[in-house]
This record gives sequence, structure tokens and C-alpha cells, in this order.
Amino acid sequence: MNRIRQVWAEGRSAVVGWLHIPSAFSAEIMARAGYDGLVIDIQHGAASFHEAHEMFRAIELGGAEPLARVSANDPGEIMKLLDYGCYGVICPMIETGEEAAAFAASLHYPPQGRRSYGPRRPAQRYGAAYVEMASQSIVSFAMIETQLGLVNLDQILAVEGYDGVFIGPADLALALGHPPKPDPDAPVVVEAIRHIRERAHAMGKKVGLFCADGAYARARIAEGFDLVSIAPDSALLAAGAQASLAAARG
Ligand code: 3PY
Ligand code: MG
Repeated sequence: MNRIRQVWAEGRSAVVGWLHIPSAFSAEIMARAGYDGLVIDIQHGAASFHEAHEMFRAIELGGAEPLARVSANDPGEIMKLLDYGCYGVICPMIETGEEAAAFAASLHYPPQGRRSYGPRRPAQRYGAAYVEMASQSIVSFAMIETQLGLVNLDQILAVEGYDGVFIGPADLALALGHPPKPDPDAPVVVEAIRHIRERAHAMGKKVGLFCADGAYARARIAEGFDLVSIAPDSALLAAGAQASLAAARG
């Protein structure tokens, strides 16, 4: 079973890491740290498709579920990533019910969706029965991070065929006239995040949030978020390097 679905089935919230660095080696190190899943950020990270493919394999080897935040709501990109070992898709900037429906269609084989058949790596993991379990083998989130996404939230949430919404706090803050800060404290942004969480749950959808600080993420889990991402690999590397250098220099 998909490790994120397993966590949900056990009544827990998933904690995932975030990868900007285009390296299978560092992805494997991150996976072995024990995250439920790792998200390769194709939108704002450095990985090419080929590098992402190698990283998916390293993440799986390391025991975490391989996921990706795609660069756009592009069926070709989404289907290709699914064919090469991505078991969770986070799609940025969803703003209407039509966009959410197009996203959902990319995730499923007919008759539910319009995914094209060619599961090169999932067929290795799941064998010939993959086609029957394909939909269950992935998790999916539409990102809410714009004014229009907020306005059309209920219309987006009413679409079937994807698991939940994922909040991008930096873009959401920009949309609401605030600096693009992770772990936001501006009341209007905090209120928008609460509103999205409550509407998502009221309409039977999961809700996830991009976080930086682990303690901040823990507080959001206590509020009921079903999935949180924490500090990206690039930030962890910078923090570790700075601390080590500071200790050496005194
Ligand atoms: C945002 O905060 O806008 C995101 O998309 C998270 O990377
Ligand atoms: Mg964003």
C-alpha cells in the first residue's frame, strides 16, 4: 500500500520532506531519515525529469514514498512522472473546479480518468495487477495558493478523483498582500489557512500544508492537518553547514 495511505489508515498524519537538490544520493539519505514520503519539487527545485526518475528509485530504496510537486497542471508531465515511480502528485496553482477536474483526470485510467497506459516502473513494484490498483497506489493534492483558488475553494473541493488540497503559504501570503514567508503569522494568512482546512474537512477532503519548522508543523498536525511537509533539503544543508562552521570558528 502507498505509505501515505497507510499512515492515514492508521489514523495518523503524514510527515514528508521536500527535495530541491537534484541528487539520488541525498534523496536516499533523506529517505533513510524516516519520513513517510519525500516530495521532489519539480516546480521550484532543480531536478530534471531524468534526475527525478533516479531520485524516485533512491527514495523507494530508502523506505519513503516518492512524491512530486509538478511544475504545472500538465497531463503529459503528470502521467510521465507516474510512469516512472512517483506515487503522489501535488499540483500547484489550482484555481477553478475545471482545473481540479483536469488534474484528477490525469491521475486515473479510463473510465474514471484519461491517464494513458505505460506504467514502466509501477509494473515492477506491483506486477501485472497494477492497472487495478493504480488509483489507490497514488495520493494527490491540488494546491490552493491564490486569490482565485480561495474564491473558488468549494467548487474545487467538490471535484472528485483527488485526495485533498495542499496549501502553499508563500504564494497565499503574496496573494493576500503579505511577504512570502513560510510558517506565516500574519492574521489574514493564518485565517485563510484555517478556513481552507475547515472547508476541506467539511467536504470530505484531506488537507496538507507546506511548513518549514518542525514544531510549527507539529502544531498544525494537532489542528488536524492530514499531511505536513517540513524543511527542504536545501534549508537543512544550509542550517547544518552554518552550525558546523560557527562551532569551528567559535
Ligand atoms: C508556497 O508556499 O507557495 C509553496 O508553493 C510551497 O513551496
Ligand atoms: Mg507556491
